[in-house]
Amino acid sequence: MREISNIVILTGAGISAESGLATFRGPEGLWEGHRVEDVATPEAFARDPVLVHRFYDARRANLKTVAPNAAHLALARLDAEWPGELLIVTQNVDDLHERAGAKRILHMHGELRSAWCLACDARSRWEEDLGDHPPCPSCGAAGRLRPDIVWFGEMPYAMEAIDAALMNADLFVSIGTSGAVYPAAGFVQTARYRGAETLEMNLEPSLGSFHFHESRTGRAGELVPQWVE
Ligand code: BV8
Repeated sequence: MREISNIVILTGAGISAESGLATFRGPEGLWEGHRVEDVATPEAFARDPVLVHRFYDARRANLKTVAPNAAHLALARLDAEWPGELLIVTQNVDDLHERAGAKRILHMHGELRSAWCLACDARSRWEEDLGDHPPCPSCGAAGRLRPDIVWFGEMPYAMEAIDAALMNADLFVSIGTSGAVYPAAGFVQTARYRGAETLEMNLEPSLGSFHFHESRTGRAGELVPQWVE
């Protein structure tokens, strides 16, 4: 067994499910309410920015009603205490890892609480609804803000940093993700190819579970604290 020093943890919507945030592909999943094409693509935003803003405003408002769960808190504890390298790569756009106290986080698909100005390219923190045509806090241009979210067909954030961490990982842990979307779904293969141990924690094995040396099925709120202990 390789000495574990550097850990990469990939989280998906399943880690926030027990906090009350809908997953994408569950029975009442997010995509159920809206067709993906309608809200999570640049074309959708160009076609109907008000609909897309309303979709993200609703999810941002919902953030105020939820709290980190035992899985987020356990990862934050691990982050604080782990002496080696540790990186939480989250596909989630919620802020529950931060609110649990984790520090070493990368939001590869952006964040609900960030907006991106298409006039001046600045990113800014947004707590309240973006509304239909909000002005940019940096340049003042009205109606030029978009959610700072990585949509389908857009390049995820921090891919170089993520690849570097995967190349250096001794352990890759995937928590609460279906493995349906790339490039995130390919991280386990990269880690395994580099000789890392790979562990999955999910309600049921993901699409790529054959790449994991170990799969633990159950709720993240139970499995993650047990694993961290
Ligand atoms: C890109 C933000 C190229 C939006 C999201 C091959 C290689 C590269 C790309 C592609 C490829 N093939 C196809 C593509 C294109 C596409 C893609 O992968 N399509 C899929 C549908 C096939 N990928 C992209 O477009 C990506 N970009 O490739 O760019 C490029 C290159 C150069 C230059 C320019 C461009 C970008 C994709 C990002 C899209 N944005 N999110 C938003 O949040 O509104 S995706 C979204 O779905 C999530 O972020 C996440 O990534 C993804 C999957 O969601 P999950 O988190 O896994 O959630 P899901 O509901 O699916 O599953 C929940 C899981 O939790 C389940 O397994 C369940 O069992 C488990 N669970 C539930 N409850 C619990 C639990 N587990 C434990 N405990 C519980 N209590």
